[in-house]
Amino acid sequence: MYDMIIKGGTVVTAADTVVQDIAISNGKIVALGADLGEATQLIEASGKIITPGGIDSHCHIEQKSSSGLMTADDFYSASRSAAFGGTTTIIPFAAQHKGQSLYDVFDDYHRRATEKSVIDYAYHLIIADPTEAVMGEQLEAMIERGITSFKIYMTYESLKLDDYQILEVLFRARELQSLVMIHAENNDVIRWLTDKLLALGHSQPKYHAISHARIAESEATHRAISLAELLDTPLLIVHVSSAEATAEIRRAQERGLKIYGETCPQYLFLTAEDLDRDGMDGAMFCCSPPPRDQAAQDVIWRGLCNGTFEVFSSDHSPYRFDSSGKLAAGDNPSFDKIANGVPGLEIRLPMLYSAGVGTGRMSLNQFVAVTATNAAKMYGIYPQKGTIAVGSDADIVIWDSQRKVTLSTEMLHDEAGYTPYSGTQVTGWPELVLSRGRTVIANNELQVERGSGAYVHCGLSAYAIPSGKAVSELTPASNFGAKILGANNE
Ligand code: DUC
Ligand code: ZN
Ligand code: ZN
Repeated sequence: MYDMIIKGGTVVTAADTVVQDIAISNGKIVALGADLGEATQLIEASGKIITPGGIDSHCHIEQKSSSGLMTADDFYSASRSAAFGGTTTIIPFAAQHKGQSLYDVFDDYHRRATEKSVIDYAYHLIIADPTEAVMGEQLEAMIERGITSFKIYMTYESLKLDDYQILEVLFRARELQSLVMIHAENNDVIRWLTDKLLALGHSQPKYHAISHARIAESEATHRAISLAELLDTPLLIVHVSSAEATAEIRRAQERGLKIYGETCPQYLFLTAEDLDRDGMDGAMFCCSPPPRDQAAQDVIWRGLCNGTFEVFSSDHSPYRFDSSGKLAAGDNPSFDKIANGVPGLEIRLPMLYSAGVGTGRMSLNQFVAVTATNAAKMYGIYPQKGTIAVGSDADIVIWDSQRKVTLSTEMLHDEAGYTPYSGTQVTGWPELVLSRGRTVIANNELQVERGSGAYVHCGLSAYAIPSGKAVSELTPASNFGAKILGANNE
């Protein structure tokens, strides 16, 4: 006798679309097929689409920014919101601030998540202070604790690393077979443009997009790719917004480099014009990199459908539109003083389902790949997560493909207090959400307790394997890098 059988649904994975039953016991998928037998609970799903629960592998939760601002969501509200939108695993950041040991960073975030998350969670590490101690034994200790991916920044004064430090992180990640994620924007370009714009009296939110010029993103993307090539190290460029940065990534991939891309809803559904709303309203759309224009949206869509982008994440970074968040620097702050980020955990899957699958732009299998499976492989949690297979966790979404929803702040479950997508109509919404076989969302209500999510220990990334080429096969640039790595490649 199984715990649950889901009967007759169309089960979609990144590879297949099959009408079959799913049997679940002890939180795992234990059988797939027809006539599986008896179960304590039977769910009739004939005619319904069933996908793996989403994995949101880029979100900022209960994270203090370098200027001391706390995100509006804690692990309870963020995980609840994620679950309502069909996401069953979150991989937010455990963020190091300068001077902090990684042990303290891990303990802080682990305490917050363990007490509150209603769905499963893992972490990436943000490395802001790559001291010898951090890069040595502390980083190895984090891998033992299950953090195998590190985000680094090329901008933000208190987070940015210089090229030398980036090389150090890439070099170490290569040794540890961990995946480096990089925020690629040229800090000095942004700083220079900001100073000039402010000197001319241009302080409104719309100038945020102008100061974070496309060329700041594409130059940094090109430079980051070059540094990764030098050391023959895989690299993920996160939250890509522009056609130019997309082209850099595509070109690197065509040259055989292990360069990966990630994009987010704001680059498919928003433009820089959204930052030019009345008064300070544009502040709600300030994120970095900023949304661009319709032409860029088209390129980002194409990149998502043709594999340039491996993962589609929210970059959920919720700040309320008040003095606790976006307006912390006053009622009328200049654009450079507005907290960066938009909420998006809950709308990520439904918006892509509607505008991607619903319009025929992408197949259901592609949808599953970019919202769940690829992230699971990328961050070392596959096949426990990210697919519907015997032995995998029963993280499952049954969709109501016909449901029409008009997005509004009131119907969402995060604490940002606004949605950038207010008024957008989507077709299709998760109807039943299971996490390890537990019914998390049913009848449009949360069914589980805070703290009932579980920590997921990430293994090594399937994407973080260096080429393994012999030195003689490498390009002159990476030949030099590979040589100093020593015996590995000799
Ligand atoms: N940009 C980031 O780099 N992080 C959080 C939010 C944002 O807009
Ligand atoms: Zn970033
Ligand atoms: Zn981010």
